[in-house]
Amino acid sequence: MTTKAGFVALIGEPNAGKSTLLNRMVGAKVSIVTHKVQTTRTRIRGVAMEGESQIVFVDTPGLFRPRRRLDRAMVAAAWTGAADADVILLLIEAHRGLTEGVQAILDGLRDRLPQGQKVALAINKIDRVKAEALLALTRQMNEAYPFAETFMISAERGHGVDKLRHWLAEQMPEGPFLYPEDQLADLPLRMIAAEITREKLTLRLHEELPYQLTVETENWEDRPDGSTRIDQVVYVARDGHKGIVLGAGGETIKAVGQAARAEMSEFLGHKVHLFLQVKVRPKWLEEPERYSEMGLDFRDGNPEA
Ligand SMILES: Nc1nc2c(ncn2[C@@H]2O[C@H](COP(=O)(O)OP(=O)(O)OP(=O)(O)O)[C@@H](O)[C@H]2O)c(=O)[nH]1
Ligand SMILES: [Mg+2]
Repeated sequence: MTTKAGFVALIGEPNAGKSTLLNRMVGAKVSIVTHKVQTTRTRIRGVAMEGESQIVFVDTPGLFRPRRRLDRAMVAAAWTGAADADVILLLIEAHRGLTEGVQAILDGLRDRLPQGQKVALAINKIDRVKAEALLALTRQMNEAYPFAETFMISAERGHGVDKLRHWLAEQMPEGPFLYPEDQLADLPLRMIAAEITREKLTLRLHEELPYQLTVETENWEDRPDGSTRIDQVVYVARDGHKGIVLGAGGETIKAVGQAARAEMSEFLGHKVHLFLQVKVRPKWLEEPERYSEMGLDFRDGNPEA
């Protein structure tokens, strides 16, 4: 039996739907999704099986013009994910089309990647536009860059996703599987748990959400009764942010904790006791350990990098 296995990097502007597509391909929620831009901060791998092929999807942070250290480290992580992949899948939003940001990514593909690396296009969120618009956009995109193939999908609703998975499976190089067949993701559990809490905070705080916020799992204890105790710290940069995260009478953090605990329980398949603490740490964006906890390289954030 000949097996195939390889990597597909999902790249695109923030909010294009990369994490939504990853979760759908894997059939489980391994990467957090929100309506806000810059949700994903590091490379997250999810594993999908299709016949005799194993496709390892690499979700990456959205590509945009970085200004701050954390932004730069995120964008660097996205390009590294792309350069290491067998196939790159560029996601764009059907209703936004060839934006300036997409153009910048096309320029990046030309400048940063080895010649001949296979790049396919997925026009996502087709549920938001009329069919005529899609044809025009497909033509325009293919004039702008030599894509190996173009797909029209709705990651959220699942349209076109099977066809895309099938094509990707065929492109994978021959070789043994890279992960055990039943493994869905390679993010450590403590990091997945931290991401779940960050998602709930993002959904709950909307416009109030401090950009300078990160969540870390400090302690993880599997108990003899089959439950897990998880202790997490929410780091914010300012005193005022702490108040926002706690909410009046602590109600925000309480609601976030409940929602996060429920999802962790579902993910792990058993009871979870979650303890959240909020700490003010003015300089956390300059601390290398915070970046490595997120799966990023602090040095990638250097202005001259
Ligand atoms: N209408 C529609 N919305 C979608 C579709 N796919 C994703 N979305 C929505 O788009 C928003 C962003 O989705 P994400 O998957 O978080 O996007 P992302 O590209 O991972 O974003 P970053 O991690 O910030 O770079 C969410 O609100 C999704 O529900 C789709 O096919 N149709
Ligand atoms: Mg994402």
